[in-house]
Amino acid sequence: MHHVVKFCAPPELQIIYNECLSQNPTVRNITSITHMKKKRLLFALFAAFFLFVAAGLPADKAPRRNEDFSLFIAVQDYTLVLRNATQADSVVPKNMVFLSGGTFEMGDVFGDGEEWEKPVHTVTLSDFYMGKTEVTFDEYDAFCAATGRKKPSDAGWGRGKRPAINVSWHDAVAYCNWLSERQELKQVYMISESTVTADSSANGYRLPTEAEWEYAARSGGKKMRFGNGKDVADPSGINFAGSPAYKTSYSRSGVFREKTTPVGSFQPNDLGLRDMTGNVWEWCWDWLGDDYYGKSAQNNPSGPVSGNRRVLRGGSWGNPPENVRVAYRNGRDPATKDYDYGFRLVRTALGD
Ligand SMILES: [Ca+2]
Repeated sequence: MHHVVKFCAPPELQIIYNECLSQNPTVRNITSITHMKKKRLLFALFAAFFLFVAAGLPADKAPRRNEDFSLFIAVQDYTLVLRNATQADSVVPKNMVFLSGGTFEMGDVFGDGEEWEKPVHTVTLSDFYMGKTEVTFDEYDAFCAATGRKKPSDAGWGRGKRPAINVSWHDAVAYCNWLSERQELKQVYMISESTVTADSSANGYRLPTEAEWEYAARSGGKKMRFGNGKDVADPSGINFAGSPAYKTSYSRSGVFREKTTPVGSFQPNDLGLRDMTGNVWEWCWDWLGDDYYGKSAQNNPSGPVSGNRRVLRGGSWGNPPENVRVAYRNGRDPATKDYDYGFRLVRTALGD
């Protein structure tokens, strides 16, 4: 199986990739190219060199099918992740970015949030992939066409690259399973009428946990108020209720579009993720627990075991600055559909 590789990274990285490929043809998939902190570069280059030597193993010592094998190479401020080509999920999922897991302080780190954003607590996450954009109508309509579902209303704003709206949490998990099956991945969700359980060992598509969502929105858990990397919301960079009537101390006033914008209309955050703040609310896996932060597990928390509202994050085109902060938490009955509810995909990066 051959995969066409398009580089947006520096040419030095392509040279290293080609050298690696010549040493070990089984290593030929780029699973992600992500920005990297420069202060970590020296260590990463050292580690990459060591792994690069390891990649030159003779064929009979090469990693076996489905065995984990990863190679990380860093050049300038990019990280290249190569994995064994025979591994089922070794290709970077289309339109996704790789998020290296880590530990961060989750919640109201600015001290200007709501009670249910407190207490700030330490969370540690494993690696995962996340969609660069909200799921679009183009993508969601293909699911509807293939499964005979009725296409959701676009509120008269158009479809195409606009985010899918009027999708319930149940619609979102059904879409995840459908896409997993179509790509021959293991489905994450077991769906029995309104009861949904998740298989954490599956490599298929799923919704982010609330913690994963916030970690991603904050460009890997950094202290920032908005999902585009800024602490001040500006309508030129975020689709939210930006008219003067809603101005706060941490926003600028400008256009209030009063509808969705095509995904990719604004600059991404440091990880390449767009519209983590605004455009549409994004369904997350977790049940919303107003007091959950006080008792959350540290490692890969996935919310209360039961509840009556599923988490929505990020705010929408229709929300004022307070509600589009990345720490802000919202939730609705999972059957709810609205013209500012959408979702974004995640996949667990198994074996990284
Ligand atoms: Ca959003």
